[in-house]
Amino acid sequence: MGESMALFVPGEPGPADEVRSWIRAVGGAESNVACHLAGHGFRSRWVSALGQDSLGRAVLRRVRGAGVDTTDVLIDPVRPTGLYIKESDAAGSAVTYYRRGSAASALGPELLDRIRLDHTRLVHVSGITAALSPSCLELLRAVLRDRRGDYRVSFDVNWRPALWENGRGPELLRELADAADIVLVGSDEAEVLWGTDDPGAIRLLLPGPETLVVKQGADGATLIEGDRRVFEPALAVDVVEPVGAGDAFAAGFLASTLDGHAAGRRLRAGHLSAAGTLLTHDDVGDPLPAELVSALLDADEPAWR
Ligand code: KDG
Repeated sequence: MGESMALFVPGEPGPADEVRSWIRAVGGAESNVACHLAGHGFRSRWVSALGQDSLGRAVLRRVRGAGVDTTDVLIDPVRPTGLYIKESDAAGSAVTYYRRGSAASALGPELLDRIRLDHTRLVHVSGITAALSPSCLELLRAVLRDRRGDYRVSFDVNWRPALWENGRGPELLRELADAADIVLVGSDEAEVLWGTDDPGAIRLLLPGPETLVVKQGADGATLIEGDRRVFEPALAVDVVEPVGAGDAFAAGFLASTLDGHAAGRRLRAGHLSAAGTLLTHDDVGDPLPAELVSALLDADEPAWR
């Protein structure tokens, strides 16, 4: 559940104010996760709102084309679909958002009266939604607190500083994360938000969730669940472009969690899913070949790296 936008990337080398051709793609953290989960063979539904415009139709077609159920996506006749621009160079990627007043920013808790959640095993949300509008923040609070079924809620902190103008990000994201069942957070995000990148210290700040996953970039990821703490190194990957890799990680981890696998394997499934996205410019990317994934899931530590 969350906003997706049309994504524009320059279609030729050069700065955004000079290029004359653009490639239009689709981006949105939660729909990225939904697309990956559909690719993992799960029945996956994306809930959001789009404008009644060509960009909205493009987003809908892309997400639906990935095998995701989009029947709960509202089409707003007045507000537009959001968009963003992504520029990448050797130093990294920079995004510029055009999403204030978008269709999705008008979503609120009343959305939960419209959608079916009774046969849902997992609802995935992210901290991005909290920054979009006061009504979106209330929607997130309702998803986390006002459960309408026997589902778990996973929460990816997804710190996007460009969206937080009110300085309340650290406090609100901690409140929301602590109310979730599964939390995914980057150690770099936690450092900026809460002043620590140490998984044990983050756990002390977030005692609520059953499962905490701290993503430690190219080093790996740590899972803390009850008394158990498991670290799994990341795969060594020649990164092409990192945007969307966190969503791919989330989907791989969540798919393996829903399948009931052990901690180390769940983290490996996350790393393998992220690797497919790290190797492309696309925010979703293609999965690695299935034989490679199954061989690496069972590989010894040296072969894994
Ligand atoms: O995680 C990738 C997303 O950040 C990207 O696809 C766009 O949802 C997006 C956002 O709000 O930044």
